[in-house]
Amino acid sequence: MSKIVGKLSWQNILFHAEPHKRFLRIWLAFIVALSFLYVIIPVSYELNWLSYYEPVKKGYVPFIDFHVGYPPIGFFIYLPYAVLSNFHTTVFVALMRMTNGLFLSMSVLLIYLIVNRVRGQNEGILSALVVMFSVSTISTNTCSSESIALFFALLAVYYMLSKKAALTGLSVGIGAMTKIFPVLLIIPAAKKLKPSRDKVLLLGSTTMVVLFANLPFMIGNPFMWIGAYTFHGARGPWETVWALIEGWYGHGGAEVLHPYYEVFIPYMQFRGIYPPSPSDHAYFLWSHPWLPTLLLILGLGSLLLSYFLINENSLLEGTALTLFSFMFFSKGYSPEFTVFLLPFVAMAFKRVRKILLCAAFEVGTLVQSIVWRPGMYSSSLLAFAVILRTALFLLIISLLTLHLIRSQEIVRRTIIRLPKISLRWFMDKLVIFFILSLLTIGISTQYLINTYSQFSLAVETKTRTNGIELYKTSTWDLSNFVKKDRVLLNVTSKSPTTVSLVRGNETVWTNTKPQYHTKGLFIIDNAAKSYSLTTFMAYPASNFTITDETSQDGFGKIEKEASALNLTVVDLGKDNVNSTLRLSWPINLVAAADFKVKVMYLQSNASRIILGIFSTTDNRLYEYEVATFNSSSIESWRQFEANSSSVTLEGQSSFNLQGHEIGAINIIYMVGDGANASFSLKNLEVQNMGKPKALDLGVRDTSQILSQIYVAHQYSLENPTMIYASYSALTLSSAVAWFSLFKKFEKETDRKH
Ligand SMILES: [Ca+2]
Repeated sequence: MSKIVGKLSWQNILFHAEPHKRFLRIWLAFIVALSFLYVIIPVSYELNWLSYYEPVKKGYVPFIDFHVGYPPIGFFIYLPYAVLSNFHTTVFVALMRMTNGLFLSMSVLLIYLIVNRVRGQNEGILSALVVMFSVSTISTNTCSSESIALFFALLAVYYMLSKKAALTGLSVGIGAMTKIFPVLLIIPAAKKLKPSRDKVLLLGSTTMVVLFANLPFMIGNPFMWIGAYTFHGARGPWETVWALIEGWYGHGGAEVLHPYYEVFIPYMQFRGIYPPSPSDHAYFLWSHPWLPTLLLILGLGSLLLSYFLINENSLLEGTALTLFSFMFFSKGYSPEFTVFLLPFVAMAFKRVRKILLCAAFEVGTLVQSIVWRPGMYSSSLLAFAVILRTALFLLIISLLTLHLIRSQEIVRRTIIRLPKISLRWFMDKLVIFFILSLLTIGISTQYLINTYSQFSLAVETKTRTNGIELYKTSTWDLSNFVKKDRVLLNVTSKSPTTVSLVRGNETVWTNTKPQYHTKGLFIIDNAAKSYSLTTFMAYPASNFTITDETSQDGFGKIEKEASALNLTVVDLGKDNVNSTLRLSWPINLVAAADFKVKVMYLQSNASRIILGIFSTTDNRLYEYEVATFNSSSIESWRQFEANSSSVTLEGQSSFNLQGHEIGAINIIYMVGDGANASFSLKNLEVQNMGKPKALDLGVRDTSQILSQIYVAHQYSLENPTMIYASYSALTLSSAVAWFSLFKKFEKETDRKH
């Protein structure tokens, strides 16, 4: 038996399957079940990936024109699927699931191979089974790239066991460029691979993979490329005890919380125009500013501790300790991280402990994911899930540390032997090569840093304040743009305004509806043309807010005539959707028993009028129908009253409102698709505790507008020859440095034997 285990290899699995028959049967059943599940599980966050690739569709190059929070391999892995399927959802999802399913199955095989080798077949099968039965792994693996990072991390462990330094280094490098975490495996690998030449080979192959994966983007746009990494530094904490300390009870999906356009502006420039805030997770303002630094120091300290604790006979325990103690101090934890971490628990522990710890980890992860299911969110449930998982991490770390301290006594300590450094050692041509290549690395790095620091990352700011008139357009000529300039617009007005960026006579960017506050990004693609910013005052300024919901299929008009406020909506009838105008008066009172709202109105043509009372107590809008689509023109003033005996559109009694804090009174005016109707409003009045209060119907036909424009110039190669030469020198000398160091150590090892 031991002979078979000893000879275990890929060839053995494929051609001499006999001893592994038991596992192979289970594994094939798993693949069949997984394929079936991946056909029936509904599509969810896979579509996030399609949105990451959206800029590529418009011709923008990843890491050069925009950045995302994944390292190059991790980002590019599904990109061919998006392009080949022409962004077709079903085809893309099918291809993505096939890939993730394949990597998960291969990971399960590797788990078996690794544990089988260290602890025998029964443990191997049990570890693989634990992962195969992880519901959270199977479900989140449909839409996250975690299993690809896992596969390369496991491959690295597999090669560590065979003491194959270069292959371990390559696997760690590829894994790290998929999802960063696998880079942590350098710690157990450096301890496991004893000879100095193996350590050099390991570090050398990892760094060369990382360098080559990043090189094209570093050359193309170093400022944009680095954003893919520095962006994680700017993020807030999520779903960890550290997040609870910071008071953040949200998730870590920064991509849905932060302004989308920022991906087009290098982080260093964006920082200058977008201040961090406690409500923006992507640019988070910490209430304990020292916390992220402390966590980083503790995380790095834990790596050092793991390095000292790992020993020859406990690679699996040591690897798990490295990962879990570092993750314990991670500021964030998303449920999908379990796909990567659970297998390491399954491999590090034995028998019952393995099953119990994995089951607890699975339950913790499931509770944490349930929080984000529609309608399931509760901050106390989230805190419970986070504390449960943290306690489990502490238990895992303690058990592993205890085990490693105990086994330390049995295993002979390894003493790190430094080579005897003498003049003769230095006279070796390999050492000279090494020193020369270090010098070349230093010189070329210095040249690159000098060149980059000359590039101005300042963001030009242009500001204009001007008066505008109702239904008039105001134009601001902008000039001196350079190709690829990122132009960020920030327009604030006291009335809903249509904002457009015009190139020549062509509108190249516009807000989708008139707004009080418009933000947007435009990338200059033709610097030769003249650009201008136009603002059109679509509605008057007022003490109530106006929301236009004509969806670019029509327009509304609001005008004051004597004591009445006239609303007109013209729907062009192109989208089969009704048009709505919403008016909202902010108020602040607690509804008493006599609370009522009165409206006097006229109506021409069929349209629907709704009176809304917004309660801040339960965050609900209580709606009452004033006029229905069936009501024909009403030519004499009518009065509608919502009081405690009225019934809402949902059939609720207004009586329920008593004691509620009322935040706003709304009038919602709806016009059918293709219709043209108007409505007059007079004497909109709120009564509470015997006191009547008329709401302000006044409007002003002039307003002021504040336009801010930020121009972030982009990096472009001015002297490409020298840049290319520097990068070539840097890459080549890195390779030579690692190679000569390896050869030198190899020579010394040979001499010793
Ligand atoms: Ca319409």
